[in-house]
Amino acid sequence: MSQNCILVGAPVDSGQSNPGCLMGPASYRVAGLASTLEELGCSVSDRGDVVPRRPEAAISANPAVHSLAEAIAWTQALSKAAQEAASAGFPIFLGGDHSLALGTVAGVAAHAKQQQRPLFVLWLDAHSDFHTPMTTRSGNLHGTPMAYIAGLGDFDAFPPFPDPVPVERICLFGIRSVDPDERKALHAHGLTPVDMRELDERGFVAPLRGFLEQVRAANGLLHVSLDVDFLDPSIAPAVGTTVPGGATFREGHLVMEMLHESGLVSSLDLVELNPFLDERGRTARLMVDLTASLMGRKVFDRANRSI
Ligand code: Z70
Ligand code: MN
Ligand code: MN
Ligand code: MN
Repeated sequence: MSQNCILVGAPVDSGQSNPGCLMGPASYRVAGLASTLEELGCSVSDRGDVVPRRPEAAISANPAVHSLAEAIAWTQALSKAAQEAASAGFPIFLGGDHSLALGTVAGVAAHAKQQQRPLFVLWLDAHSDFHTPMTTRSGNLHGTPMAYIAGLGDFDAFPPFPDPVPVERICLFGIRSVDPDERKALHAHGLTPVDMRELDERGFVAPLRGFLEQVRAANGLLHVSLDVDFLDPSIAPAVGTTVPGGATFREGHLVMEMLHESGLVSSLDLVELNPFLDERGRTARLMVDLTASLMGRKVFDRANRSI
């Protein structure tokens, strides 16, 4: 794993209706993300916050959709910033709501295409985020990035996704809230999430290891998109949509430690943190600690872990 971390602030708040995610990047900085990574031996450069151009008017054919023009402007700006950052090191995108992944993953996909490496995506989330702008009922575009990444239609007003990621290279992990239209689309495209039911039965290790083995066999790049609501709201309350039954503290760190040991991760989104809803910074601190586990913090070095 590259140790040259590039922090890219993405104060996106337009993809949902609960203001506060725009304070996410500032909250991660206050929680000491950069110094934490430096203590692990990473070099860190903070590129500050991306500023999108002024949105041009854009109206969706689905009247429920709001902030379409803002989402398109963010997608263009973040795609460019992400492609540049990915070619310079290990980008960590500080969100911002999950609609930022419309741009960050587009940029990372363009980078992977240029490198002629297949891109894999690990989506750590309570939600499948598999709506299109035509199927969303809430109109919140943070529910759509996974469908954009997979190359589904109905994203007409957005820039075409550079190199759609086939469903075989996507792992939706920790899922426990899927809308009826998303379920239909997931079925139609043959994408089966690793939902909480499966994780209850099989544990976190086997399904994650299976996916990582596919990434390794294909010499792929791996983008990880970590939504705060992947975690149980009892440990991560600073999120607009709380869904009970998420990953515990131990499970969250285990996933991050396995990702580190794989050496396969090439970029990371930290999304949906709403500092306005946090309790004395605990969710921001937890997200920083999980990032530290992903970048190599461990209790004890031992060569032959059974996993
Ligand atoms: C629902 C919708 C969502 C994140 C909530 C929820 C989507 N499927 N995504 N929080 N990250 O409104 O479309
Ligand atoms: Mn999400
Ligand atoms: Mn979510
Ligand atoms: Mn929503």
